[in-house]
Amino acid sequence: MAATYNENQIQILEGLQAVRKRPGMYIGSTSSKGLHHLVYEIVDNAVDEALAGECDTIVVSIHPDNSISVLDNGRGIPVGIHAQKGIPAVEVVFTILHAGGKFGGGGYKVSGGLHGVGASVVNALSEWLVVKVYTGGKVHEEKFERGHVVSPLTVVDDTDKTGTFVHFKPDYEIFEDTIYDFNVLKQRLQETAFLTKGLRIELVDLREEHKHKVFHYEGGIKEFVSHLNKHKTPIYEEIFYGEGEKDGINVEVAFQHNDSYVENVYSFVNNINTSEGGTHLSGFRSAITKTLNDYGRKMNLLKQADTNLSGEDIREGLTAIISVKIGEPQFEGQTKTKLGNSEARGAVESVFTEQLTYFLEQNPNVAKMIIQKATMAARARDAARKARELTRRKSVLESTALPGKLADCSEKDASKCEIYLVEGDSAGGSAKSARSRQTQAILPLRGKILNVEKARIDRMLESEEIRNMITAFGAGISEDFDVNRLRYHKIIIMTDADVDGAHIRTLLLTFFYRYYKPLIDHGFIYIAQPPLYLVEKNKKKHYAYDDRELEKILEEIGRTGISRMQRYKGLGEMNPDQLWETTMDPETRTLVRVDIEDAAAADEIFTALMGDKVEPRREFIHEYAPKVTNLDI
Ligand code: TSJ
Repeated sequence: MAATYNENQIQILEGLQAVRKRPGMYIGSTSSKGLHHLVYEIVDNAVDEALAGECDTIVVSIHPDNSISVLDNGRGIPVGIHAQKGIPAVEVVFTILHAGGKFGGGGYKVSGGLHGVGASVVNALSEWLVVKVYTGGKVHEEKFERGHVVSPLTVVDDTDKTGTFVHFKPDYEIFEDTIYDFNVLKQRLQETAFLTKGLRIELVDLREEHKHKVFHYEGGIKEFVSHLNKHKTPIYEEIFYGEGEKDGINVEVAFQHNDSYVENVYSFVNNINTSEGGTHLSGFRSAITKTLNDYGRKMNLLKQADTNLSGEDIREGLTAIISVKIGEPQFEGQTKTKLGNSEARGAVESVFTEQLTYFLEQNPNVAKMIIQKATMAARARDAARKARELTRRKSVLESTALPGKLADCSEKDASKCEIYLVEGDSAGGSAKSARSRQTQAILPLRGKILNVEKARIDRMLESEEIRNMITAFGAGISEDFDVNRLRYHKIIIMTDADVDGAHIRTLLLTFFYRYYKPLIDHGFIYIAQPPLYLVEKNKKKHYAYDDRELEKILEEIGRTGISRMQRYKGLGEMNPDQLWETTMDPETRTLVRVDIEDAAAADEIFTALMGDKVEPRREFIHEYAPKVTNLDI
C-alpha cells in the first residue's frame, strides 16, 4: 500500500538533509574530486541505459556558469506514478536516497562509481537541477533547488524523440572548488567509452574555449589497449581480445605486450576501476601464466629442463584490460576497490583460457614473442636476485648499512618516523638544519634520478639514488618487499615548485607506482607543499601556496605598504626557519597524500615525456604548455 504523502515528505527531507550535512560520506569529499564525482553519478545512470541496449549516445556539456548537463537518447526515466511512493518515478529517482536501479529488471548496473549513490545525492548537493524526460511524444520537466521540488513534473512540449536530459549546478556553498576541469572529465569519460563498446560519449566545453571531444570505440577494450600502448613499442601486432559469459558473469579481456619492462594491467567491474584488483584479476593472472606455460611445453618452446615461466615474467611489458560485468559485485579492501566474488575467478579463468589457447594456436608468432620475452625477464630477475643477495651480505658485514647522505632520525618506532626526499644538496642542507631530529630524516637526491621506464630492475639497482632510497626505507623491493620492515610511515617528496621539481616528483611517483605500489596503497607517500610566495607587511610574514591564495592575502591585508614580496624559485631560497615554519612543521604544514590515481597519472605523463617516441611528447607539450612556463623539454 502506498505510504501517505506526509510520511514520504518527512523521509525525503531527512534523507537529503543528511546528504547536505555530511556530503563527504556520500561523494568522498567536497574538493575538486567530489565536484567531478557529481558528473560521474549522473553519467553512470545514462551508461546503464546503454548497457541495457537502449541508448547509444551521451552528450556531456560544461556550461559557462560551471553547471553540467547530461543528455542521452534512451527510453527516458519513467514518469508514471510510483506504486509505493505515490509520486512520479522520476521524482523518486531525484529525491529518495539509493533509489537508483529499482525499476526495470535484467541487465547489469553500473553502481555509480566508488560510492554508489546516485541522482538524489547530486540533487541534494545542487543549487538547482532540471530534469527533462522525452517519452511518449511529450517532454516532461521537473525542477529542484537544493533537493526540494520547486516545480512539479509537467508536460512542457511535444516531441518525437526519447531520452533524458539532466542539468545541474553544484551548490558552491558546499564545494570548495567551483571550476570543472575539462581534462579530468575527458579522462574519465574516455575510459567509460572504452569500457562500453559502441557507446558514443561527447564532451562539450561551452566556456571560453569551445572544446569538443567525441569518444566512440567499436572495438571497446581492444582499442583501450591500443590507446595505452600508443606511446610504446608493441612486440607483436595483434591485440588479443576475448569475450564470453559464465555463471551469469560477462568477461572481456584484451592485451598486448610492449618492449618495456613494466606491467600495465587495469581491471574493472561494472565499469568501476578496481585498483586493488581482486578475484577477476587473479583469475586472469593464473590463466595467462598456465596457458602460456602449457603452450610453451607442448610446442617445445620451453626446454624439458627449464622451470616454468613465472607470472611476473610473463607480465613484463604487458598492457591488459580485464572487464567483468556482474549482478551483485562485492567490493572489499581499504578503498572498496577489490572484487571479492569468488565465482568471478573461475569465470575469468574459464572464458580467458579457452580463447587464449585458440588465439595462441592461430598466432604462433605471438606466442613465441611472449615466451621469448618472459624467458629474458626470468634471466634478468635471476641476475637481480644475485645482485641483491650480494648487497644484503655486504650490509651485514659493513657497520654502517645506511646511506652516507641520509640524516636519519633518532626515533625507532616507524609509525612516528618521516623521511623527506629532498631535491638537491643545498635544499637538503636547509632541510637538515630545519628538521626535528627525533622524527624527521632527510635524504637529499641528486639530479634526475633514473629513467625507470627504460631500465629493468637489475639496471635500476645500479643507480645510487635508487639504492639509497631502498636502503633507507629498509623494506626491500619487489619479491623481498616487506612492509613490516619499513622504517618510516611517512615518505615525503619535497621538490621545488618549478618545472624541474615537477619532473623529479613525476620520476619519484613513477618509481613508487611501478616498484613500490604497496607504499601507495598503505597511504605512506606524501607530497610536501612549500609556499610559492612570501608577502611581508608591518614585520608580519604571510605565505601563499598558490596564486589564488596570494590574491586572497593581498585583499585581506591591502596592497599598500608591502615591504617585501618574494616568489620562491626553489627550496634553497628559504632559510631553515622559513622552511620549517612553512613546509616541515607537523603542526602547521600541509601534506598531500598520494593515492593510486595520482601515481597512475604521473606514470602516464612520465611515459609521454620520457618514452622513445617523439610524437607523444609534442602532443603533451601542446596540451599542457599553457599551464607551465619555461617547460624545458
Ligand atoms: F538518474 C539520472 F537521473 F541521473 C539519470 C538517468 C540521468 C541521465 C542523464 C539519464 C538517466 C536515464 C535513465 N537514462 N535512461 C534511463 N532509463 C530509465 O530510467 C529506464 C527507462 C525505462 C525502463 C523500463 O523498464 O521501461 C527502465 C529504466 C530504468
